[in-house]
Amino acid sequence: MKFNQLVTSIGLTVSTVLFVSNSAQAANFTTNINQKTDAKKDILLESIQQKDQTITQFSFVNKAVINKNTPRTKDANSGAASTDSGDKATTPVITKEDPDAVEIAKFLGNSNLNNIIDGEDTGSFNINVFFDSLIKEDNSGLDSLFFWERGMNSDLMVQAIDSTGNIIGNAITLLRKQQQDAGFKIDTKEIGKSQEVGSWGVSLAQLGVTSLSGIQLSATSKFNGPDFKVIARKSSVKTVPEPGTVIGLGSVAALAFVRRRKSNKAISQ
Ligand SMILES: [Ca+2]
Ligand SMILES: [Ca+2]
Ligand SMILES: [Ca+2]
Ligand SMILES: [Ca+2]
Repeated sequence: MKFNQLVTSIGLTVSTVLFVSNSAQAANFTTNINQKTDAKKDILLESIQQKDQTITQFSFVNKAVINKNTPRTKDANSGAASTDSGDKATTPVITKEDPDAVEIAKFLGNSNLNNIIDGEDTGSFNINVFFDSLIKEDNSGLDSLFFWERGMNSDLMVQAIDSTGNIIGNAITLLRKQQQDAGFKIDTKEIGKSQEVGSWGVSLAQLGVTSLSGIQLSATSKFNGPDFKVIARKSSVKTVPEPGTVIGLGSVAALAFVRRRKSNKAISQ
C-alpha cells in the first residue's frame, strides 16, 4: 500500500469512527432533575448533559395550534391528546381530557416533567407547538430538541415548522424502542402507579432544517398514545464544557493528526 493510499484508508477509518460515535451519541443525554424520590410530585428539569456539555438554557413551548385531536367520548380511554400531571404535582391550569390549545401550550411550556400531554391509543392528534425563541443550528454538536415519554411504550412523529406553521424539512418518527431510560419515574393522574420515563434527543439535522420556530407533533392509533413533554435547547447560548473529557478517542486523535496533515482544508472546515 502506497503512503497516499494508507493515509486515505486511515482517513476513512477515522471518519467512520467519528461518524458512528456522533450518531450513537446523538440521542443520548442525561436528565438532571430536582428530585426523583416522589413520582407524583413536581419533577423539575434543572439541566441536561450531553457529550460532556451541560445545557441550562432552554426554550419552552409558548403557543399551540390544534390541527386535529380526536374528541373524547364517554369511554375514559377514548380521544387523543389530553393534559396530565403527577398526582401531587402543581399545574398551570387544571388537567382536562379535551384541552384547548392554550392549555396544551401551558402544560408543555414549563420545566415540570410531571406536566405532560397524555395521548390515548384509540384516537389521533396533530398539533403545532411553537417555542419562545427561534431554534438555530450551531456547531455545538448537541441535540436541539429533548423529549420525554411516560411508559417508554409509545411513538411520536415530529416535523419542524416555520413561524407561520408551515411544515419544513422532513418528518421523523421517534420510536418507543429508540428511547433511552431517562432515569426517573412519574405517576400521573391518568395512571394508577408510576411508570418509567424514556427520552429522545433530536437534532435539527435529523429534521432536515437549519432552524425552526416550532414543531408539528402527531400520532395515530398505531403509536400507542404517546405521553410526552418536549423542551428545546436555546440557541446561541454557550454550553459548559467539562474539563478532561475531550472526546475519549486519544488513539484516534493521532490518526486524525495524520489525516489533518494530508488535507488540512477538509478538516478545518
Ligand atoms: Ca388522557
Ligand atoms: Ca406512553
Ligand atoms: Ca396516579
Ligand atoms: Ca398513553
